[in-house]
Amino acid sequence: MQSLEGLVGGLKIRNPVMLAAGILGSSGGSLRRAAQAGAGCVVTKSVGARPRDGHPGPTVVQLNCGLLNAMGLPNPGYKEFQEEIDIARIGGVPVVASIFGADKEEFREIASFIKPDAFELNLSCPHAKCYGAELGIYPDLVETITKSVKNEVNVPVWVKLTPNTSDIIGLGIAAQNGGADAVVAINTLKAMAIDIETGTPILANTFGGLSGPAIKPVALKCVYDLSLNLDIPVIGVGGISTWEDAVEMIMAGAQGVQIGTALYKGYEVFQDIINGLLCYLEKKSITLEQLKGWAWRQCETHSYQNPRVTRRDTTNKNA
Ligand code: RRO
Repeated sequence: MQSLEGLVGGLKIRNPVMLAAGILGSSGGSLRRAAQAGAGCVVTKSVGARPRDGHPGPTVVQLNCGLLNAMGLPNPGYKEFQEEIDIARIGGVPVVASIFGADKEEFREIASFIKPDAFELNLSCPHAKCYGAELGIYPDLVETITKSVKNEVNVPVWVKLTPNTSDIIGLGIAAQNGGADAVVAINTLKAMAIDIETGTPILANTFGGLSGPAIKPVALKCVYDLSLNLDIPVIGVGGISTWEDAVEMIMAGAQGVQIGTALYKGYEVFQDIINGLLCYLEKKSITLEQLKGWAWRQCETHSYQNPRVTRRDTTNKNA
């Protein structure tokens, strides 16, 4: 059987199936368990400059089509977090620190203090005032913040993008121009649920971010567009819960996939996806490399409605 080992976004990983930010990433112990369950690398819960309690409850609602959350970036602050990263490292795979800040100085402050194997910049949380997508919908801020972290660290920097925009390609290009080693697509989609007995929004924050199976087709389209338009790797995340979902995401151009909401079924999901992916490659007699971007190569070959294979000009106008 072939090896799934490879370089993704500047990190050498044993397989491209990763733990996504936010799920099980608050403690070193649960990050280590994800690594021991087979994940190729693990991404922490987003950590900021100062401790935050997050939004009041209810913060999570289970829906038929997925999960709605408005956790509100609860975290202990970066000064308390290195310990968790060190515990996570016992799992033997790279540990990626997801970080958030209100501006480039805050991002830089955090990035200069903690020592993970890579950073993932959260420019995409859909429901936190002054953070996440409130910055990440502006290409100039995405580029400036990415650049400031890149100048501060000597490990890979990934940028997690929001789908709550009319132009995710523009955001991807901004991250690339800022020097990002990869983009991660997508964070959750803005959504809400209402209690029909009382008419009250169920989340205390009124709205939150939708994850799980409902968002997989959205994530797929974002990954497809980004991988076609960028020169840096795209890591796919959003609703992946089976090996078939992972194959589809890699066909759309993803170099790696992250698993989040599906972990509510248990840590076994990593090994199930890895085994399924390996069997699929063997059955098709192809390599992981050949699987990557298969869908857009198909479109090119058959040249169906051709905007799908037209790359945007990615020249950095600010350079
Ligand atoms: O903590 C959260 O509420 C949260 C974050 Br940081 C994020 O990036 N995406 C999300 O759906 N929730």
